[in-house]
Amino acid sequence: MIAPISAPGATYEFVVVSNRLPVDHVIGADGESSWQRSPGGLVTALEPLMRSTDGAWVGWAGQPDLEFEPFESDGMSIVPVPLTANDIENYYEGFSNDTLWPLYHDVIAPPSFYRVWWDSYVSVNKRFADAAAAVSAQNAVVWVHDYQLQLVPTMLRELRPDLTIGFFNHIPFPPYGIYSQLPWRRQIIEGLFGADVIGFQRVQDAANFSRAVRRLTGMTTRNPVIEVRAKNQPMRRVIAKAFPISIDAASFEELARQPHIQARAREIRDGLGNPKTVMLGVDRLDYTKGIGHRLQAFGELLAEGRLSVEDVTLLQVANPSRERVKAYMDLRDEIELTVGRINGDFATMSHTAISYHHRGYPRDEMVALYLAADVMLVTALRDGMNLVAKEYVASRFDDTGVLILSEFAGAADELHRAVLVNPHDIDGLKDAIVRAIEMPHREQARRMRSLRKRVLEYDAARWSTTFLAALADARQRRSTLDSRLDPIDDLEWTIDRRTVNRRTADG
Ligand code: ADQ
Repeated sequence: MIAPISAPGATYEFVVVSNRLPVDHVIGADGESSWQRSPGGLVTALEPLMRSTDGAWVGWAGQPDLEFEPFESDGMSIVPVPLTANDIENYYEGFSNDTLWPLYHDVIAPPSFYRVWWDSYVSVNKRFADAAAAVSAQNAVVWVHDYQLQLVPTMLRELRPDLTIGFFNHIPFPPYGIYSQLPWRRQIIEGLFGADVIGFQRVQDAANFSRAVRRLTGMTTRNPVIEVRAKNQPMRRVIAKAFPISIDAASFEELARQPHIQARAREIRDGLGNPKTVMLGVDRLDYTKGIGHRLQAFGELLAEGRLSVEDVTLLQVANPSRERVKAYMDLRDEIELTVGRINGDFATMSHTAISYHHRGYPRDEMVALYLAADVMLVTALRDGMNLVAKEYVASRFDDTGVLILSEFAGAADELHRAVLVNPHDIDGLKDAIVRAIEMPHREQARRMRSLRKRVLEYDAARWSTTFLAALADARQRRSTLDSRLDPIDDLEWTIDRRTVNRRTADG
């Protein structure tokens, strides 16, 4: 499956840049190392394109202090970027996951601002930009992903003005009042300006970004166009717009229709003692997902006697995440304490209240879980999109089941026929749970049909082709301008390095 790339210095027409590669380097208990596919949504969305366009994927292999040569994996060229243990501590766990992540998710947890983390973020972003510049063919299209790499677009444009560059932010972009807390708020915006198209999950995210641009740079924005002007440079047009991400919906439905997966779903229900209603929560164990709010609502419903453990079981799957970051260790303790308390108070010898599982599952098992669940609970306090909501809908091919969905997940913009909730309103959430459990089959089917129509039509392939079409337009527009204005470089906006390196906060 894996072979070294034969031509050193090979260059590619289409390059994806993300923090993690679609394959992880793993070292087994026997000390043997191997590469394992990480079948995330992004890989599934981009795989066909990568194969057909001679694409390369630039990213980190998931292990510190190891360097690897580029190699081929399943028709994709993999270009590993090395990160040291120090980079992981400062750029990844620090600035990405303890500064940007909480800040971009409405400061649900307090963000930490340390200059040493920022310095590491700048230098690691430069390493990714250098790696992408080195493998991109003349006039290639480069698509950079997510909040860990927001300086890459401008760094890359400086190195390679010929490239067409896209950026997609998978998490929310916060309102200006929150964003403005970031000591490096201007540098991040300028780092993104190097892209021709900046994609967001929600219209609101793009609007928040445009507002931050106006407030911090004084540049003109005319939705979706930002007119980027730098000293002594002609104006550049950057598009900032919503491109809601999706899933490979057909593949979820296909799995759900398989008899062995349906049998597994029945087995899961049997294992829970065949309650009338199985409710399901599936999340990365993250404070943005509102797992605590969900548990509180369920616990109160049991305490008040509105629900009983004989009738309803909550199946909660929590995927381990960022286990070295303090806020995540605390969250795990808090969730597991609450689960223990609720079970201690309400479980009987024959029925548990909450069946809790702290682990990752293969795709087949995830689909069996979706099939086993009458009610799906997505109660995120803030979420870029939330693919779990879409996966549940895609798997319910017989139009049964109810999706309870937080208004604060990007998916709420598309999935109007879900039971929408404000997870901070515990009484409202409790009423929504009862309503979902009691919902007549005809209403379930009406709602689910509409949800499924949306998820099956706007799938991952449609998301990536729409984004790449916007990039192709940008390229077309640039080449039209280029033929009128010479030299090409005059059109380029370049970042002021002094601004990037300016330190404005104490750590
Ligand atoms: P995440 O925060 O990781 O993604 P989400 O969109 O829900 O959140 O995606 C989670 C993925 O992990 C889903 O595909 C789900 O099936 C899978 N998963 C969850 N629990 C699992 C388990 N126990 N075992 C195996 N797989 C599990 C970020 C943003 C989101 C945005 C996505 C995509 O935070 O808002 O939707 O990127 O852009």
